[in-house]
Amino acid sequence: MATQTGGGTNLRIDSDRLWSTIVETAAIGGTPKGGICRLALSDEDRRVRDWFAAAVRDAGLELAVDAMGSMFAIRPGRDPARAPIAMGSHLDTQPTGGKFDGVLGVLAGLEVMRTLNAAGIETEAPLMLINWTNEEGARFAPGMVASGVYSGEVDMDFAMARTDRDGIAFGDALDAIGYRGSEPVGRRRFAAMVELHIEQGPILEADGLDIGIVTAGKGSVWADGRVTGRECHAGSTPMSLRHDALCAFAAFALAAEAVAREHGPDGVATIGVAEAFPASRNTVPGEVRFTLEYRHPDLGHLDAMDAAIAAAARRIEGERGVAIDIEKIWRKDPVAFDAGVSAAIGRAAAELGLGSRPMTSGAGHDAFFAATVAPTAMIFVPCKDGISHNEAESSTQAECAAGADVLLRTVLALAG
Ligand code: HGY
Ligand code: MN
Ligand code: MN
Repeated sequence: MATQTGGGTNLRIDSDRLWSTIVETAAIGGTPKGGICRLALSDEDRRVRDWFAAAVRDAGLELAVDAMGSMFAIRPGRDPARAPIAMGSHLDTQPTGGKFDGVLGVLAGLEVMRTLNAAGIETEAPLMLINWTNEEGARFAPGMVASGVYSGEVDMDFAMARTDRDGIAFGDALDAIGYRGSEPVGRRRFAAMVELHIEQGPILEADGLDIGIVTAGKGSVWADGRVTGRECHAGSTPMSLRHDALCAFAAFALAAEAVAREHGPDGVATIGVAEAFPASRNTVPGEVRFTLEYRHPDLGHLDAMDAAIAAAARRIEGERGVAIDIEKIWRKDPVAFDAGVSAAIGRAAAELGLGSRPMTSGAGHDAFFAATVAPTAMIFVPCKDGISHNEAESSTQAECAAGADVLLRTVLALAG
């Protein structure tokens, strides 16, 4: 998408006002260690959605909610025939999440709207700010599910039927918080999308840079796994006769880790949840259920990791006389973001005198799916020690403000 820059405007977002929204919303689901636990479709999610809806309405924006619960705030432009320029991210968090993952992109978008209102600026194209439902996938897997349904890459019935650890279905949880909107998913189209997010990695901090121009994103596979062995007596069963599901799982976990290392440094594999059954200390586990996800920025490597992990499962099945079933629930191929939008981000950073570099996102984002339907790119700002998905996640007010100023200027350039 060819664009010219936002030009010489000296307009800046209000850093204190942005920071106050970050602090204020962090109290919704805030944890004693200073993080946030605001799982998708929980009561905390409802409360932050209500906060967001009120703030959007106070800013004079139109609010629409789609059937997956994603929230779209629209600011009219001079030319209503033009498709909006979109910003946005997510307000749901990991169970031990931080104050910035997702939140910064939504609140910076709100700050952009507020800044334009205060300056009396009307853009040519309308602007849109999106709060995507369930980006994290911590409670209901997979993640990025609402933007995935929006882009047509994830089936809505599949999404609605996903259950959490207590067996509650996504659709029922959505109804329970009152956010199953009337809008068909995918109706709200946009001409381009820019997502601001913390890097969740160490590169910008290590390079002493303010802004990451995200040009690509790792592809990822999410799966649910089950190892089936045989329960038996912990005392009377000789080791040679066992089909110990937990030991077989342990061998598989280390094999998956080895595959990621073989495809390093960009290959990663993670088992975040593992449960042994029947969970009795004197019964050899007969079953282990686990989650598995693996990622790589290169499609060929991702497919090779896929094959190597499957081969490791087959090998261990033979060695240990167990069954290892891996059900893939979600796959997103590596993403290439739009060169025109990335260039507009780079120009905005340069105009603001901010140091920037192109980079690939290891973390998944809703922008990955937005990129399927419209020119999209992302802005990263540093976070301390690259720590994220951790209550210690932190970025400074200046870093957040710099990202929001780049977002403002990029959106002005795209919206005319
Ligand atoms: O998993 C991810 O990459 C995202 O942070 N939910
Ligand atoms: Mn995020
Ligand atoms: Mn996250």
